[in-house]
Amino acid sequence: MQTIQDILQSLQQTHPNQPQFHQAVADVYQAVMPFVKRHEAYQQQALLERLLVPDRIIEFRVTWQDGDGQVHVNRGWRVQHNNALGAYKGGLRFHPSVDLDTFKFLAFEQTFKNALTGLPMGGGKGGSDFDPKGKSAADVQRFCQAFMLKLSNYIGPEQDVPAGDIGVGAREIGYLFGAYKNISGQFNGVLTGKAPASGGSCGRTEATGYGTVYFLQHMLEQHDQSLADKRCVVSGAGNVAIYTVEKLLEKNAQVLTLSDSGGTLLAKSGLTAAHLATIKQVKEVERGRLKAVAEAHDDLQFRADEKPWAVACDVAIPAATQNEMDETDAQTLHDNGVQFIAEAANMPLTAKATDYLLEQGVVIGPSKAVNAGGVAVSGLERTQNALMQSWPAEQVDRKLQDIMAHIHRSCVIHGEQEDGRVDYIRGANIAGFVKVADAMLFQGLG
Ligand code: NDP
Ligand code: 2IT
Repeated sequence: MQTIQDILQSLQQTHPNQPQFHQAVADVYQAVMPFVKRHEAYQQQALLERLLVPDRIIEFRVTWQDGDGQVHVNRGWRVQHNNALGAYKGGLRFHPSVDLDTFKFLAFEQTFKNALTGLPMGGGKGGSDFDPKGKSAADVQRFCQAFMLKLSNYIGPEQDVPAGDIGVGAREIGYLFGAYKNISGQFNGVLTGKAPASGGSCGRTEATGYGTVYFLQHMLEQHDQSLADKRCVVSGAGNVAIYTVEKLLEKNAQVLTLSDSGGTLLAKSGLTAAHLATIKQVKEVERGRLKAVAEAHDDLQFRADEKPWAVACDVAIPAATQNEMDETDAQTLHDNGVQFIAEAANMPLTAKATDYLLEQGVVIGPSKAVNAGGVAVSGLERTQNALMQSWPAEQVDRKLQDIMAHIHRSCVIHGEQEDGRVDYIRGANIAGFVKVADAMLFQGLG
């Protein structure tokens, strides 16, 4: 059997410019390889080698014309990583920073995350270097139409089912769905995150944030603690951060921060429902900056260009983007007393930050478990589409709670240590791997 060093070295040679993909592979394989060593069945059929190579990568040019008649060229990708458990499933990200490395790491992670939900979904991810910031709704729509023209051949309800991610919310899913419908002449479940009036599921908008808090509650209970009055520091101010905060407030936790790429919003005595209403108005309706929220409330401060990690807390919830918490941030958080981290964003900690916090005994819930509520409700949306049904919000939320409890149990089964504490990173990686690997072994070399 190869060692992890062999695998990382060969990745370095074959794909030298993909550090985020390497980081995601190292995280999964460090957990999985000792397990595979003990279970010979998983040493068959080159499973570990096969999982390093996506099933298919689609890369394309998107040419679109803005409202002033100017022509723009963007790049688009869809990485279809693995469909052993079902059709490829995973979000689309529109952000100027993305490249193939971004989507390879995200698609790889998605395969194991989707496996953890217990729903029949493979893993994929895609998007574009298009920057929606500052663009008119009409220009965003024009871009979405041009993007879908290129992507539509490769997706379908039983082939690949995209959804939202950074820069792609309900508005963009609406434009993409409209474009797909025009191109294909079909109204079907090709995308999730649709508005309920267009075949979407109730509760999809809230699912990632709410699911994060449900998982965090289980983590705390497992370690004989509870969420009430815990000081929580949250980063990001997008879909995931906002609904994480909404649920934290409902559970009487104290939320001290949110952030966006302009800086950190600080609520010294904790955010209130009134603050959250302004945050939703500014971020969701006006598509403005967090700074404007601080200007609207005397008891809020804005710290320009600062991350939230210097604020003392019990629980930190990174909910913005990958590698947003480095080793220095981790040291500051630990010096200030952090005990739990719930990764709501995908891979928000650098490898060094993770290693440092684990050494200090901080409990880390990894993203593929913590934020799986979003794709889980996407899975429920697919079921509703296939059955031509629309379930009430309470029913969807009950199912989401059950799924998060199931994911937590799976992490405990594979991650519980002798002292009763849980290594959630090991637990989530092994539990996800076993599901995918069993399906791959069953299907042979297909
Ligand atoms: P949004 O686009 O709604 O919000 C992203 C937030 O993060 C914004 O506040 C944005 O600030 C900030 N941000 C993004 N990129 C950067 C960056 N490079 N540097 C600093 N700040 C940044 O995205 P989501 O809330 O949907 O996604 C957040 C995270 O959660 C991502 O990691 C995503 O992959 C993950 N996730 C999302 C799911 C979903 O259902 N949407 C499901 C599971 C995971 P600004 O507005 O200033 O750019
Ligand atoms: O990272 C993720 O899990 C998502 N962006 C959601 C994917 C989905 O298909 O709902």
